[in-house]
Amino acid sequence: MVTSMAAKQTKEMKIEEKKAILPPKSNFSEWYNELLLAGEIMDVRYPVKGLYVWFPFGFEVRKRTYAIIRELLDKDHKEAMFPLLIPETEFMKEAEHIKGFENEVYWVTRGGKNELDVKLALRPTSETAIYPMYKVWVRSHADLPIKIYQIVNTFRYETKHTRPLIRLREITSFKEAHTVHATWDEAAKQVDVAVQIYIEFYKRLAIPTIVSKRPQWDKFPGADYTMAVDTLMPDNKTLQIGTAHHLGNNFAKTFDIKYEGMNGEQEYAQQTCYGISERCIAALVSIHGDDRGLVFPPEIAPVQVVVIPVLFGKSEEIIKACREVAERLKDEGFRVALDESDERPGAKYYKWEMKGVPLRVEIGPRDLKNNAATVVRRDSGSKEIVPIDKLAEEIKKRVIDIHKSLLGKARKSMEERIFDCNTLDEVRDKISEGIARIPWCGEQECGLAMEETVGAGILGIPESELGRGYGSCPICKKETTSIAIMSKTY
Ligand code: P5A
Ligand code: ZN
Repeated sequence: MVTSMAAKQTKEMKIEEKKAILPPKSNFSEWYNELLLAGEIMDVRYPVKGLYVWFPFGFEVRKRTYAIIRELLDKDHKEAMFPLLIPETEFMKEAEHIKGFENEVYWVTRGGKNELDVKLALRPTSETAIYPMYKVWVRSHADLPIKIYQIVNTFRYETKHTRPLIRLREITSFKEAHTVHATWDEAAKQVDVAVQIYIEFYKRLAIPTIVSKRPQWDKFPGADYTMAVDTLMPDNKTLQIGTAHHLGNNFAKTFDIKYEGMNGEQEYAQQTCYGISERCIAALVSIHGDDRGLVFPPEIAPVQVVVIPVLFGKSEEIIKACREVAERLKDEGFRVALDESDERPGAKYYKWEMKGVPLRVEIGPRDLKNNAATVVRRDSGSKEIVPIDKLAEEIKKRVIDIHKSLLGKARKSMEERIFDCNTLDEVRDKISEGIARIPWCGEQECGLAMEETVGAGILGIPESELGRGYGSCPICKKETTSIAIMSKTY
């Protein structure tokens, strides 16, 4: 009896241990999956492929992340909400759009026992749900511009390998904006604004980005052109973490969105749309996390500071000091946890490190004697002794510094993995280590041949100096000043 209980306890301990220990981050795919579970971000055990469950902790991370995008958009967008179901008759209006999405659409064909007269699509994206309403809402140039966004779930029957937060069949956190303008140029400006908003958003998450114009064969179905925001993941593949599309008047024509211009003529409107999904959180946890677990920028972290009494025997004094410190920090506006549980300090460190808490404040007997606390940073592991009366002030400084160093480190890591190449052989050599830059004349035929030869995609010609250079196109040998970036992609 006693033996079996002991055995049971050992077994339970093993499970506990197993749950706590992550594979090394160098083993990215396994590390990622374990991290989502151990860090309580997503539960992947839901019994439908491509659908996952947000743990409450993960949902809090989501809430704080989406608060930032809301804050940025709310300056000159309005939030609204459109239906999930789209009648087939609307969905089938824009030819390119249908071609792009028909293999990914889930259809609702029955209501109870009745076959529906008109099938209903679960939105894979909401152009065809929103634009019939824009037709009604847009009357004159005075109604323009319209800038609306919604944060909703969308459904895509993805056939590529599904992965939590990265490739979902139910995208739970699709932020899509849809704008309407009088002129093509104005819409083009809005695409630039959208890209700037995303760059700013990702800076707040300490995630470096590369913006490029997608090649024509890779643009959004129904768009004039597509701008994309990518980041480089730890396994050297790029992840598309946002896109902004100039829709021209393609949808306006099919949905009959017209306004009366100054001169009384009816004109088709010009439109844009741009979106991000919970891929932003995939990038967040992947780029900053380490072998010990999650690492969050302080703005996102559900708990920003954990206070841990370091006790040898019982010490009412230390507990009291910790409570006071926790209260003080709360009053200063930090999100604080005080861990008074009976676990050993080491076990507590471990637990809060896994959760990505940016700062740990330890108070032990020696700290107490010196009226000080030990402050440990999650991102660097650095330990410093800080006088208790300076604690709030010092933590404020570190909160700013942690964000800066996370962004700096992530930028450096991405920059170190961008390689200048002159030949496709070089690209093939380097592509498993990151992003390759290579001259490209811009012709579709050459681009497709390059992709075929290397076995990796052209992301596009980047906006920045990354897209400028000099050399000859590896296929047609024409001299060119434009540089394409290529990578393995998710
Ligand atoms: C823009 C918003 C659109 O759907 N319509 C409204 C436009 N663009 S998009 O590129 O197809 O999608 C926008 C972003 O959503 C992410 N994404 C996904 N995330 C998780 N799982 C998926 N299956 C998935 N599909 C797209 C990408 O970041 C994409 O850029
Ligand atoms: Zn060429």
